[in-house]
Amino acid sequence: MEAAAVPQELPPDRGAHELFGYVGIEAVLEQMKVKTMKMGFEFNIMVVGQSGLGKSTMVNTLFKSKVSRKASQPSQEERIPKTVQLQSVTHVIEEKGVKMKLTVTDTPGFGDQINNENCWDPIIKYINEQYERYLREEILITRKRKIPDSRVHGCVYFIPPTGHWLRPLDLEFMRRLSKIVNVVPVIAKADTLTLEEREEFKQRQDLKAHSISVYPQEDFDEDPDDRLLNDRIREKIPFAVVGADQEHQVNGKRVLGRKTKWGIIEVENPEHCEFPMLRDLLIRSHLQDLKDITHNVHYESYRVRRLNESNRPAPSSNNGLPGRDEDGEESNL
Ligand SMILES: Nc1nc2c(ncn2[C@@H]2O[C@H](COP(=O)(O)OP(=O)(O)OP(=O)(O)O)[C@@H](O)[C@H]2O)c(=O)[nH]1
Ligand SMILES: [Mg+2]
Repeated sequence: MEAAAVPQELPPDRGAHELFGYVGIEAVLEQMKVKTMKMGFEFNIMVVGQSGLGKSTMVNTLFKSKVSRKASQPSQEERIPKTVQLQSVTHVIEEKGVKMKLTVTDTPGFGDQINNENCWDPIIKYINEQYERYLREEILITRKRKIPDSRVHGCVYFIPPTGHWLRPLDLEFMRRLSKIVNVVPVIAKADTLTLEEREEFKQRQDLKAHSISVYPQEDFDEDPDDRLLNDRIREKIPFAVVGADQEHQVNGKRVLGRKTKWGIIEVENPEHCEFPMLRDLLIRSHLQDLKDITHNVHYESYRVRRLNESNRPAPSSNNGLPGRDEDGEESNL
């Protein structure tokens, strides 16, 4: 029997509906789920900021908190040394059959020098190197089925909890970073601020005034629902976070926190600080979006710049990679 053509006089969707009835295309969701579970996925975060703001502590907090309690070592009472070089920690986390390879890259703090000029260079160089690595795999004739992804999907920028304004150094650093990576600013050591000071910090419009577009960027909201959700997040940014890698006993439960004379500041308690919001944004609610924007926007613009320059030999010392200082501005920091 011949397949009936959709009658011309019916609106196309009604005609198709009558002809096929229920097709069940949502089965694709299950297929996608199974595929993701089998393949697993990679997610990479970086922490950046002035020296001593608690970046290394936050890396430990993240791994010792609910993200990967199992992966964490038993609490050690040793002090975290000053970070002197970029270093990455990776844990494979498995939940309900879904595997995530989470890598957090810790970076040395800056701001110790009298002259902080170009202190962003090693970090920007690292981010670009990961794009370059991906690009080199992607342009091969025989490509791997799954290209290893070490690109930085989210960069948590630590703002010092002092002063009434963001310092020019932080503004300049974030401005440069936000052009090549998703930047999530946080107020470091928020336990040192009063609640009013925290609020005041959030009311500042420094980032907007300096046209620094941090994550979630307004330009990339996909639809009104997205906008509504992201507007609520934007109101809360920068998150006021507290980091700790020691566990304490509170009401019979072990909690991660900072013990002070006045009590324990629990880092996973939303009443105490906004670390849970940061973790939820990165690991739960916006993980796929961070990956998508990295791939479709940041990596894409790197790729276009790089391939446009392909007549020139690939730079060997990566400081010359595209993306660095692309506007060629001099800084007077
Ligand atoms: N009050 C307070 N202290 C913190 C917090 N997070 C970390 N610290 C303390 O700050 C000090 C420096 O912490 P680190 O995690 O080493 O700081 P860092 O940013 O990695 O420092 P560099 O590696 O030098 O860049 C340590 O004594 C931490 O215990 C916080 O949220 N609140
Ligand atoms: Mg450190």
